[in-house]
Amino acid sequence: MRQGTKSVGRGVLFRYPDYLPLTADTPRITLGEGDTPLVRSRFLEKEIGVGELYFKLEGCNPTGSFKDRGMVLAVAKALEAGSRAIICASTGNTSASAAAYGARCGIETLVIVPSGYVAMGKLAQAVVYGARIIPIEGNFDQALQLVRSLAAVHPVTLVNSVNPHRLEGQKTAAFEVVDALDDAPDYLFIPVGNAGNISAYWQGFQEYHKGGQAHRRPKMMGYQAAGAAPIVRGEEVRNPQTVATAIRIGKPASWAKAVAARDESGGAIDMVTDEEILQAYHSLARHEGVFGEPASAASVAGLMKYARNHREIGESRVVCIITGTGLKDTDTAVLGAAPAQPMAPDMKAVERALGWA
Ligand code: AN7
Repeated sequence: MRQGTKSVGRGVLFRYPDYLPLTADTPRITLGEGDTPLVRSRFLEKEIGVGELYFKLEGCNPTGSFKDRGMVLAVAKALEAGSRAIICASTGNTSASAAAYGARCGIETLVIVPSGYVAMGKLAQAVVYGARIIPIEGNFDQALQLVRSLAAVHPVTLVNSVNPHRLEGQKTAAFEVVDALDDAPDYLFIPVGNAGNISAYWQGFQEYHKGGQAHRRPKMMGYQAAGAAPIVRGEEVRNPQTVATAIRIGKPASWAKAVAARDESGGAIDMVTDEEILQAYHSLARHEGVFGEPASAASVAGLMKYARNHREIGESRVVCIITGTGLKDTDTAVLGAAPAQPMAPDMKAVERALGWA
């Protein structure tokens, strides 16, 4: 029945081979991606008023985001096809993941990023894994247009989520949620940028439902940042802006797929302000011990917003996807935190500083 779950912890290609487009010639590569924790909420569940609330900690993947699930398959298929180089546009996490798997497999990785809008930890990853980095005076949407054009005429494999292997790999997160809960949840809250991940989860839930591993399918609840909410507004956003730089995207490649996931599941795609995102970000860290990046907090901010107007969620089982680790973006983390003045290494001075004397 629950086939493929025996080799837990060995990577996506080993755990779910029967659900992936693998052939005898597909190299079985891994950096230990997937099999991420699904942890029950201890605070926000009651605070928000949810029946059962879980967080899927995708920041626990090898490069710190969900991108690794799809990248491992995209790179395996690139190798199978004889490719010697991969290319992507990125707001940061895709480039970090591509660079890691590229390095692992000894192929060249090229990344095109919006200059000034990639969190430093993500850029550091691309640098240290040895990718060639091309910053552009432009946004993610322009970078994606560029890599699509380049990959069409040069011998390099495009590994953005327009590459269908990316979504195939990423759908395994939905399998893990069902495997952990013994069925699909009632609602799945997830941030939306280029809209690949919400599409991949929906694909995963549908496949497990058809195969009988899940008896139901969740309502897919996608959240964009208010300054980068093309799907909510129904039109391309030419100059997207948000503190959540990972989802600073104005023309999502998987727009139609995300709308289909929303409509087929009876879910919604809505937006949250930067203020709501940062409030959820701090709440998640301080009250749950979960340090997600700002884009990831959009899922929790979305749940908070939705629950205010939909009390039926008090009877429901809900999963929020925490798509990436907060450690990559320490600038946002320490924003507004006044640095403490160093003091003498003296017990009395420290006691005074703590208000204990
Ligand atoms: C932490 O890395 O688009 O809706 O270039 O890094 O599938 O795009 C990242 C997106 C959510 C949105 N959370 O997922 C990139 C990039 C985090 C992310 C998203 C991203 P999609």
